[in-house]
Parts: sequence; C-alpha cells; structure tokens
Amino acid sequence: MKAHDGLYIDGAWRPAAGQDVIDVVNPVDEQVIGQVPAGTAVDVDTAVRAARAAFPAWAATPPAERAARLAALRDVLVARKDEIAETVTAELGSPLQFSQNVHAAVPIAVAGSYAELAATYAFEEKAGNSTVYLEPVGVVGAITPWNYPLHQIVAKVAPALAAGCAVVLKPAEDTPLTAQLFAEAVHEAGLPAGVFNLVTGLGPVAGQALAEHPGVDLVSFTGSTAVGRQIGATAGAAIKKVALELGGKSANVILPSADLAKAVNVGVANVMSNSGQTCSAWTRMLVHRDQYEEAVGLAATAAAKYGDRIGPVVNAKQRARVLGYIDKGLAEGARLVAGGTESPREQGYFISPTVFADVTPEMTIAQEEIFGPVLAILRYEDEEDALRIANGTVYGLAGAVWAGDETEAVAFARRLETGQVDINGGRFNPLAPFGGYKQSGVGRELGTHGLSEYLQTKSLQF
Ligand code: TXE
Repeated sequence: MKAHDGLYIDGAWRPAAGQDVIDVVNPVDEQVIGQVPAGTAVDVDTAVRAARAAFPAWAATPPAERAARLAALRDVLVARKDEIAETVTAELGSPLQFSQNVHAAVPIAVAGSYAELAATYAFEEKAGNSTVYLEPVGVVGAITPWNYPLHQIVAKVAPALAAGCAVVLKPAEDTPLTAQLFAEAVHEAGLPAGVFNLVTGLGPVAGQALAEHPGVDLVSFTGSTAVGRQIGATAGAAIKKVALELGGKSANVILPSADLAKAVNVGVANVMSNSGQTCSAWTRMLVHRDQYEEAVGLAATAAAKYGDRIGPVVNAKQRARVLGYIDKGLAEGARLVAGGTESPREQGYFISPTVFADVTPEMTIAQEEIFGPVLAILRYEDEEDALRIANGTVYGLAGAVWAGDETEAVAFARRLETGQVDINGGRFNPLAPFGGYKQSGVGRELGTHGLSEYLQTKSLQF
C-alpha cells in the first residue's frame, strides 16, 4: 500500500512542517501498513492560504467547466476503482467485495451526480423584480470520519467543488491512505492547484486548527456528537457557517402487516453491514408484541450466519467501546440471543454479530449510538407506542418502515422525526438528501440540498 510522506497542498505533495507521523493499522491483523504525516496548525494555515488564493478563479470558472473537471474526477475514480477498494479494505478491514460494491461504488455515483448537477443547477434565478445569484461560500474546511473513508470525503468535496468553493480536507487518522488516493485522483483530473488541499493529522491538532481557522468560511464535519458540538460552538462564536453530520439511533419499524421474515433479515443485514459502523444503521428493530418472539428467533439465526465475515471494527478503542455497550446491555437486563463476544480470532478487532432481545426504550443500548455490530429488538403494543419509541431518542438521522401496503408505511414514516426513511427496504439514491433531525446534525448532504450547503445567495433588485 503506497503512502505519501507529504501533504497535498497547492497542487503538489509537500513536506509537513513537523516530523510527527501517524501509523496506519490494518484492523484485520493489527499490522502497520503505512505512515502519513501528522500535520499541525502550521500546515493547516499553509493549506488554507492556498485555498484562499485559488478560490476567486475557481468561483469565477463557468459551472460547465467545473462540471467537466468533476466528470474527469469521477472517471479517474472509476479507472482506479479496484485500488480504492483494496485501500479501504487495508485500512478499514472491510471485506473486499463490500469495499468494491459500497466503499468504491457509492462515492463514484456521488461524484457523477455532482458532475451532472454542476452542469444543470440554476446558479441564477428570478424572484419578482430581483435576480438572485447563488454564489460559493468560499473556503471549506472538511473534517471526515473513517467509517466510509471515500464516501465521506466525496459527499463534501464534490458538492463544494461543484458550487465553486475551495477545500481543505482533514480526513480521519485511521483511514488517511484513501484520502491520499483521492488527492491523487483530484490531481489526475486536472483540478487547478489549491482548489483541493489535504492535511492528514490528528483531530484535536489539525482538525481543531482547521475548524478554528479564520480563513475558513464553512466547516463541514461528520463524526461524533461530542466533537460536533465543540465544532458547532466554535463556529457559532466566529459566526462561521457549519454543517454537522452526527450520530444516529435509527428505528426499523416493522408494522404487523409487513413481510416479517424479509423485514427482519434485511434489518439484520443493515445493522451488521460495515460491522455496524454506519451512522444511519437501523440499530433498533421495533416489532409488534404478537410477532416478537418469531422476529427474535429469525434475527438470532440471521446474525449467527454472518460470523466474522462482516469484518472487524476499525481499531482497539472502538472494539473496547462496543464491548462496553454489550456489557451494559447485559447489566441492564437485556436478553442476549446472538454474539456478545469478541471473536475467537487471536488478532484483529473482531466482534461477533450481536442481537439483544427484551430491550426496553430507556436502556442505554436503546438510546446511545454503539457503532458496532449490535442490534436491539424492542417490543411495541400498538402503532402509537411504536411511534413514541421510534421518536424517543435525541437522534433523528434515518430509519425504516415495513408494511404490507406502501401507503400505510408512508403514513407512518411521515410521523417519524428523522431525516431519511427507507420504505419496505428502500434503495440507495445518491440524489436523496441525507442528514439529521434533532441532535443528528445540521444541514444535508447529497443531491441539490447538499449542493446548496456550499452556496450563499445575493439578490439584485431592479
Ligand atoms: O469520532 P471523532 P471517533 C461516532 C460513533 C463513534 C464515535 C467515536 O459513535 O463510535 O463517534 O468515533 C476529527 N476538532 N461517529 O472517535 O473523534 C477526527 O480526527 C476537530 C459517528 O472516530 O468525532 C476525525 O477526522 N476535529 C460518525 C473526525 O473528527 C476533530 C462517524 C471524526 O472523529 C477533533 C464516526 C477536534 N477536537 C464516528 N477531534 C458518523 N456520523 O458517521 C476529532 N476530530
């Protein structure tokens, strides 16, 4: 696995100001597979200056030309798809097939969607006797997590570039090799120097310096609620724009008229996918009391089939965190029906796919984001009870509703306090706005709503 020993700033790989490095570890065998520079506030400042210098010309570039560069970026990602999948697998530990089908394919689709949107979006509109211009916000500081290493980057950088913004990216310390590969792709696609810059580094050092930098006009952050709150407060004090994509505790509501076996099996697959490290995962399954035991049996069987084919979690800290939640579930009286242990493997951060039954809404495992392969199954009495339980957390990112009839599912979904709902399974749509109600965040990613986060309006009256 190739690792650059520099930072990508102003169109070239340059040495970092300091000597510190970050080890990149393969979560499957705990071996160090590379080292990247641990950038500091000095590097962030250099990168922000490069972005500021590049911004005016990029903002003035006709949208059709920006679209052409984004299409070229998408084409490079397509050409390097296998390499992307291998890199994500090496640093995140996900099975190669999942890396190909999701970690590589999804960001390619998102990059393609913004190549099209940049060409077709109305950056100018009429409102009565006014002309309204939608202008780029300026320099974007993007801070991304490790769970979908490339998707999280593309979901911020592609709309920012489409809008005409310049970007400084600080990717997660666990998955910087994918970020370096992305920087290579940007270079190959012929984006002007300084329009995209990469500073690898630690969150509280490089991340914080980027969030606090006065030359950054908008901070777009995806990660933990704790860090999101801090970034939101910093941005608020500086009256700086901010987009936050934070945690979730999404409900998978199975109404009595649904195909129970299908809903349970797809629901288990959804939670276990990416080893449970998905902010929109349907971590709470809500089942009517008359179907409850049947659903628990189906879920336990489905989870047991996965074994360690789901891959490990990202690092030792995350494994300890997830195992801590499993202990809490047991201590608070939930009934363990599958998994619940570290895998018998000697190496790697594996956790067996875990299912808890008899989970009640106030239990910790029904309220807090676990971010591991752990499903909680809750019992409801009637639809109102299901709604109260589904809406009864501080989060509101995603969810699912299953019913025999789509109209019934849609009526229920409209009452959920959440940003995205899959009806009878749903299908990923790169144009569907993604983001949270309540404490799941501020702002939206993907599609036109994701693009408009990076735009500000100016109206001229005639
Ligand atoms: O997140 P952090 P962690 C949740 C999930 C997980 C938990 C902890 O529940 O178990 O968060 O994960 C950067 N200033 N999600 O510790 O620390 C950091 O370097 C500026 C949900 O990995 O929030 C990384 O680039 N930046 C989630 C990014 O923030 C800082 C995805 C996220 O790391 C910083 C990931 C600081 N002070 C975790 N401290 C989702 N919503 O998808 C850290 N960072």
